[in-house]
Amino acid sequence: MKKNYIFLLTAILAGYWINLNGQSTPRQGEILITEIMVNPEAVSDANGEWFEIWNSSDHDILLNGLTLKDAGSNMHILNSVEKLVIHSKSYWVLAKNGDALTNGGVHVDYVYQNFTLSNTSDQIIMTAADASLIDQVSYLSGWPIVSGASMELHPDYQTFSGNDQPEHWFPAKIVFGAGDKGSPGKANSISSGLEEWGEGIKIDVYPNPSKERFIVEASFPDPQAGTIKLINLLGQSFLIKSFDEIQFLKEVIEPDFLTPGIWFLELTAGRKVKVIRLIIER
Ligand SMILES: [Ca+2]
Ligand SMILES: [Ca+2]
Ligand SMILES: [Ca+2]
Repeated sequence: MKKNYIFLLTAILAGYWINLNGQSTPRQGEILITEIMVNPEAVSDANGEWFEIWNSSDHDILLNGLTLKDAGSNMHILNSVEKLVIHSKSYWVLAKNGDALTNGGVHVDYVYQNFTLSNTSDQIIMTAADASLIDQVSYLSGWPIVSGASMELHPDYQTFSGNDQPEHWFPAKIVFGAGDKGSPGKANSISSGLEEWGEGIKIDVYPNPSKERFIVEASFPDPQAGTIKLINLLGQSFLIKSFDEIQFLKEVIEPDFLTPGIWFLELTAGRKVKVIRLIIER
């Protein structure tokens, strides 16, 4: 009997500890797979595969001990001397390679080993330390697998079973990092409602590469409000200009405050976006 009390007391104290720290281990559906880059193009697969998870719960979750595996022999257990805490309603990116300079420009929260993503069919299965299933996605032909673009889950289907259906996934539309499309660590581009400008917009950026200044000229089929941002390979963005209901745009950008190298100019107008690669020289 005494043993039982001690066990009960320990369990209660453990519960308090978890509550006091505001973190607990995941339960099914609390951590969801929301984006998968199976086939990068800007860098090799060995350097550029990653996937994104989202904490759907209203509390912080400890990921130490979470197992990643597929239906074959791939397996990795998340381990660290630090607490691996994913905050409520936050994204994490797990990748093969944590170096943003060589992985295609992805900010990575956790680097795994012995886990690869086939370009045709594969599984991401996440289980807790007690072997209970947290979430899984199993993709195969019929899924939107595109070279150089991640698969993004539509936000209406961010649930344990919602991400099991291929029709709930879409190829990413917005460029990040070194030129591939995706939204690692951010809300999926499908959810922002943004679409890439196709017909209708005329945009010119010159000279490119440039040492001193870029001139951006754009015209839209009808007046638009929007922004011009410069984004580096680490995903850091600098707002250059906001504009209101204009049909023609001419902007001189003097990027002397920016480090030389590869940058992206992101022109958002209305609900559409265009990304152009820039090279800043010195
Ligand atoms: Ca791959
Ligand atoms: Ca699932
Ligand atoms: Ca995303």
